[in-house]
Amino acid sequence: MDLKFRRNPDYQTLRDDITPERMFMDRRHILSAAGLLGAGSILGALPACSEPEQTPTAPATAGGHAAPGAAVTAKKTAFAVAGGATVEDAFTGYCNFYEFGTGKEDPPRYASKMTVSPWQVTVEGETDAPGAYALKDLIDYSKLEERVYRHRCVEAWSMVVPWVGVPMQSVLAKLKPKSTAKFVQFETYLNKKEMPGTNRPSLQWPYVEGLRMDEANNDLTLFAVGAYGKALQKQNGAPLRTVIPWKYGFKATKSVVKIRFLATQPGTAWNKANANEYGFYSNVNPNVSHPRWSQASERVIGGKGGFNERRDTEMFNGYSSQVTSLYAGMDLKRNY
Ligand SMILES: Nc1nc2c(c(=O)[nH]1)N[C@H]1C(S)=C(S)[C@@H](COP(=O)(O)O)O[C@H]1N2
Ligand SMILES: [Mo]
Repeated sequence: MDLKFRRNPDYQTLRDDITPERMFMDRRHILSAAGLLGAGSILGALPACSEPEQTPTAPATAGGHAAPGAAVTAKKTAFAVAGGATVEDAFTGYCNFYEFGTGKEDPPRYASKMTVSPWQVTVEGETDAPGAYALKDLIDYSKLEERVYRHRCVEAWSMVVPWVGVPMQSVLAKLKPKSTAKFVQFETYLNKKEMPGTNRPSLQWPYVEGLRMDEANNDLTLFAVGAYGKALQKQNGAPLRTVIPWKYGFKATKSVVKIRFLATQPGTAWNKANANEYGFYSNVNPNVSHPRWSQASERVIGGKGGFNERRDTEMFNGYSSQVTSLYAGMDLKRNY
């Protein structure tokens, strides 16, 4: 159930991340965050990322799904952003996963404690197929696809990530939503012993997010189980996360343990924290500023142009042709 909103200074972290001081972070610091400093192995330069799960291991665990970092096979698709992917160490080293702390390097440092096997996903609400599902019964590992999408955080930075996963629509169809299901809510794993950030009220726990059913069933929307040809690292939301590339990154739910079909619009973590700043839709939109900063451009993390490269933000993050029709007749300034 929804808790009461508590105002807390920790919310400010999101804002702090986009102030000029942090935005133009000392180059040495950001290179080290991305694991790119030091001689020899670039992984070796980032202690937080040299956890054992970084090394590819046997593909299966006792839970029947690939262990974090294990190689996974995925079919290449036509979905690809031109210009090349973000270096992998930036993706695994610069993260938002507040359950492990509000710093970008907290998730890589602390997420190794999270138990990801076995893994069950509870399906409930407006469905004819409620129950507890093992991951291998939700995700067909023989049908994995690679999708290279731009990943745009509301904090005005972006990466290009080669996700590995399946279209969300293929999974939701198995879960038999009733015709009364108009929305779907996702919930993140919560374990206060394993997740140091959950002992501070930076957000209400568990982290929840949601989509309209037609958004969830759009061709672009994924359940991801991997990235860079490997099963997801824990800091990136192992073993299962959502990816909605035309929306700000916080609409993605990491380490999903619950899928809930609903007749009415669900509560979402950042909206509960600050409804004026984080709407339910949160579509990437360069024309609608965040109340405290512009969304017209973004800092490119870990790309070819270094770490201070900027690019203009695109409407719907560059996915207008696939998603504009979802919002026909809606005022996108009001439905931010
Ligand atoms: N459970 C949970 N999911 C989360 C978050 C979080 O703090 N907790 N952060 C969100 C935000 S703000 C972003 S930008 C992406 C970051 O994903 P990445 O660290 O894999 O790049 O995860 C989203 N999903
Ligand atoms: Mo984000």
